Amino acid sequence: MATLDAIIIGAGFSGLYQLYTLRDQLNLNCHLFEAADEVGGTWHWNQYPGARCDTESQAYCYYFNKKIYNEWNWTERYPSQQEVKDYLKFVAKKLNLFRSISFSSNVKEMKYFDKTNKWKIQLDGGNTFDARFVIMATGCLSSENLPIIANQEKFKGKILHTGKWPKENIKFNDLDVGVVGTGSTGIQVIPEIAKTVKSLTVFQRTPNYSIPARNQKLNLKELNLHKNNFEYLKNVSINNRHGHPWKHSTTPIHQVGSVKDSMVLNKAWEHGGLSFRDSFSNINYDECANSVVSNFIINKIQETVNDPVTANDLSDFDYPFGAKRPALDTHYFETFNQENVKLISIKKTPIDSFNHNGVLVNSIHYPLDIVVFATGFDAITGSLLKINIIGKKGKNLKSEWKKEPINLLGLQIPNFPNLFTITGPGSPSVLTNMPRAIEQHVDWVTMCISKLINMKKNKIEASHSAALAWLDEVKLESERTMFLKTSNSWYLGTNVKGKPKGFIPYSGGLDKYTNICNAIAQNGYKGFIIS
Ligand code: N01
Repeated sequence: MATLDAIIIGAGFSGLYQLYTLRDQLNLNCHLFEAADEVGGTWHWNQYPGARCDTESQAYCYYFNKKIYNEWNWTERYPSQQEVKDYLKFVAKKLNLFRSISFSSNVKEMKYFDKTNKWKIQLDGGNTFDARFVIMATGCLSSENLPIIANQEKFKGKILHTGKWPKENIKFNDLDVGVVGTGSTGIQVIPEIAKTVKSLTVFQRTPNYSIPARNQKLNLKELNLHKNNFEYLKNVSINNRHGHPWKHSTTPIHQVGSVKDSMVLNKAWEHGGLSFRDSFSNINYDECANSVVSNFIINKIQETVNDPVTANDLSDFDYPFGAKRPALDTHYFETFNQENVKLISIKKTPIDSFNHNGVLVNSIHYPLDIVVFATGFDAITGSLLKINIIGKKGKNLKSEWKKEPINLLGLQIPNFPNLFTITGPGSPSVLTNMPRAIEQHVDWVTMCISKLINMKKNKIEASHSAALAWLDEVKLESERTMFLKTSNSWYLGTNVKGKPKGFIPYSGGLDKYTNICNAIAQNGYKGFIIS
């Protein structure tokens, strides 16, 4: 391979679009390396039963190309994991991207050389490639978090993690299965597994608020409505906080009176989906308003679940709605009314250990054939830190980020010139509909590289002081929200042992963030050092 202008790492939504813009819009010599054997990113690895996106399909796709938008026909309100993967394959084929992608190519190490202003990328197996620019499109939720539990090696059954689900068809029929974890993933996988198992034991450390998804097949009329309203959907999505194609309410919860409050909430509940969070303007900012919504959901759980002890365990929240990422579900709470399903709260007594045929909790043995860990991810920073990244003067990213993930706008890291992170820490990323945040980042990076080339400059790098000031801004924004009203969430990094604690994404909204990024670019990339 000839010397490259740019290397892109990861073939999910970010990497594919970045490859297209750099290769076909800027005419750069680019190549993309992907660890998996297919496109898809997180949607490749998370192929567990029930995996489905909780953003609606008309918005969980690219908006940069209207023709592609019109050619693809989604079949359901929320796309299944397989359908998202098929969609990404379709886009990659349409844009003729496959010829610039190497699959089964895991990047192990990358090092910057000041003298040549080049990055050297090394793959597992030793092959190396040089490029001036590197774009990390490694995903926010791509590094699985597998707890270490004593005597795991003694277990004779199968241990699976939802985030690295095997390709083979796993049969649960007539088996005793345990699921650990009740976040968005657990809430999706539990009802699916419960359909065929002999018994399902759910080990819950923290209950999760969940809203009905109300998934359904899309008919031609609905599909056409989305296509005919493309410009409107796009406009609404990029000009709001969360990147979804609806406007959030501007009415605070107590302004309309409690009967009306509950009417509005009931209507949003019946409609289903994440727009429930936006049914009032102050749910994420005002504790009193939030408690109305939290109590509304608690009542729904208690009405749904027959056994009062299970209902209480499922709704025993020690944090407000939205402090942790709420889930969308299809009959999650109803699943606990099945005779073959039981909930074990491990809040006070964690799983003690494995033995050859199950796990022990509080000296009670639970016999199991399969244990499914739906225990989430080392989010946002995990997939970057899995690679040994060495910047200027031998600076290692792991050491640089030991205390906090210092970066500017989630786009660049001081001492790591010409390295860009798509939806990196300190950007809205996981707080938004991801494709909108991704397109905004990719467009910004593409414009930045184009300007550098036109200005005949060699490199761009975040300044240390600007990066620290941005981290202050990220903290300030988070203090205005409910996100800090829990001591434990993957947003805070507390789910991973040894990870620095602090709210990672930017919570000021995608609209505000986009304006900040654009202003910085128009202002000669203030805060960045160009040389
Ligand atoms: O992971 P999570 P996830 N012992 O970290 C528990 C996106 N997503 O994969 O809360 C026992 O949220 C942990 O307990 P606790 C979405 O953004 C999207 O479910 O730490 N339990 C928690 O219950 C989502 O938010 C979609 O006390 C342990 C669970 O495991 C994000 O991915 C679908 C444990 C982990 O929940 C992550 O969701 C799925 C231990 N040692 C995911 N360690 C869609 O678009 C962890 N837990 C639909």
